Amino acid sequence: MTDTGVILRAQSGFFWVQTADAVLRCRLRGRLKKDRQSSDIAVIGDQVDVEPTSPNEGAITHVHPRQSSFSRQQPGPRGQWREDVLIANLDQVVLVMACANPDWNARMLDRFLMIAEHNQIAALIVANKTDLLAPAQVAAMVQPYEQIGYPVFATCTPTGAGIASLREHLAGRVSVFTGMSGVGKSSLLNALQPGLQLATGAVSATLNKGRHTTVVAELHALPDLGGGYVADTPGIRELAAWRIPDADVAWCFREMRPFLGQCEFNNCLHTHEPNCAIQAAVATGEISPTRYESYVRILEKQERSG
Ligand SMILES: Nc1nc2c(ncn2[C@@H]2O[C@H](COP(=O)(O)OP(=O)(O)O)[C@@H](O)[C@H]2O)c(=O)[nH]1
Ligand SMILES: [Mg+2]
Ligand SMILES: [Zn+2]
Repeated sequence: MTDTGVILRAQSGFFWVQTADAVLRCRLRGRLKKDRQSSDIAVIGDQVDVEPTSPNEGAITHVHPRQSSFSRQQPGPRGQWREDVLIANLDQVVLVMACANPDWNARMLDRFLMIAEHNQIAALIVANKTDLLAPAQVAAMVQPYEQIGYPVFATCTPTGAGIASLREHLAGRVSVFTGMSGVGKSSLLNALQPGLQLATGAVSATLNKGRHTTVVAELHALPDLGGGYVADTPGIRELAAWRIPDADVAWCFREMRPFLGQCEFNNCLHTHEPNCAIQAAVATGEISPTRYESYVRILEKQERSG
């Protein structure tokens, strides 16, 4: 008898699969391992067929084709880029920033947005801890992002402000929450679905210390929302190491796309070259100067790290 389910967690060769009525701890059936590079055969978010082998265990016999995937790109040997699939069938990334404590970090937000765009995954922005800043200041911080079409949610977990509309955008979808430690990711998830009871604050910081976790830890089902899954991420160290080819970076700044191909040099990186359409758009204010600064910093940093 075969069942289908979703991989919620993967660790040390085991996969926890949510089927219609249970979570089974599974291993991959042997013949699956011959097909592909082992780390990519099955990842969290994958739809799989499982054969139960005992009341709590099973074997994964088939991995369904992926609708989408969220990957990390890293420079490999001989100038080739290596791709690590972190999560399959992801619908959106939720980038969480705090208005304060820790401070709003536009550089980091722009870097996360670049990664989402490179993966062609929709991105939502959450500005949490709105209680710590005047509303006009919050509005000024998020305005450049709303203007280029990103959905922005201003939230406050103690009062519940903004939670209902964020919930509507998570219902029935697979989302991953990411952002610096302390911005309130776990608190938000608990507010969205109180049954989750994720550890927050100092407790979660201790739990994460020294753990060899990947970017994505685990998917949580959202039955209170009528379906959907969400992954909390323990940290961002791996995201910081993320690299994409220099020539692809401008495309990942979505407001730059209309100007691409209009520069004098077709290999223009839009930093110092003459007759550059992007630099011209920054000068006229069509492209936000702070977003452009993030772009330049990303290229500089990639150059330094080789
Ligand atoms: N003032 C304020 N504090 C918050 C808010 N949301 C979360 N916090 C606090 O911020 C700290 C970090 O929250 P946590 O959810 O653990 O952040 P995570 O590391 O991103 O998962 C905790 O002490 C929370 O109580 C908020 O909207 N306003
Ligand atoms: Mg947390
Ligand atoms: Zn240019």
